Amino acid sequence: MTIQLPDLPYAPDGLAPHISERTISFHYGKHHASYVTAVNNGVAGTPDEGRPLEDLVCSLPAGALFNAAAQTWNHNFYWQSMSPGGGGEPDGDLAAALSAGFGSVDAFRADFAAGAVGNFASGWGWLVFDAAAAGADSLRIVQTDDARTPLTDGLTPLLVIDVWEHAYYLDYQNARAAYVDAFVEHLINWEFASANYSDAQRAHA
Ligand code: MN3
Repeated sequence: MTIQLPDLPYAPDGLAPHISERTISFHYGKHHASYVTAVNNGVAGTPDEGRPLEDLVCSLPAGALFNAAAQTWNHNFYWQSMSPGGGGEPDGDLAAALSAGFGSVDAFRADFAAGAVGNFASGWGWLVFDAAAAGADSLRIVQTDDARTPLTDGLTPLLVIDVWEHAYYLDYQNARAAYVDAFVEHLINWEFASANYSDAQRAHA
């Protein structure tokens, strides 16, 4: 069983005008696809062949194969973190938890955006659930660089934004803040984040 490149959850132009079909064609069709190829080539003929992607990410040592596996997982999660007609307001338990953790949903948005804009690396900006923390502290904003992912720290990702330049340069050039703002205002898939939050709570109840 090889690691597959998942289908995009929307049409290649589904996130336009905020993320263009041209960006998707390179980011999904070239960058993401090449990570999938690299991880499959790297595990072929080794004891790691056939292992689930998440197991690989959480067990491989730092290096090229970890980078390919983690970038595959991170991009799988990134495409799901956005939806056509996304943005707007979360509801239900997640909305309440964001207000408890950050003061308000608006304050969360501002903190999430500031973190993603301020990450000096080619990296990722995450909302995670920390099962080891109590109550209002269980939701956290985390930055990772390169291929790194909160999965390896025992944290449960709820939402991610890719802040590698390849995610936004064709559409926004160097204006990372404009891309981050579009993500927060127009693209966040709150249903996905809420489902992840519900699953995480159930898993750690
Ligand atoms: Mn990327």
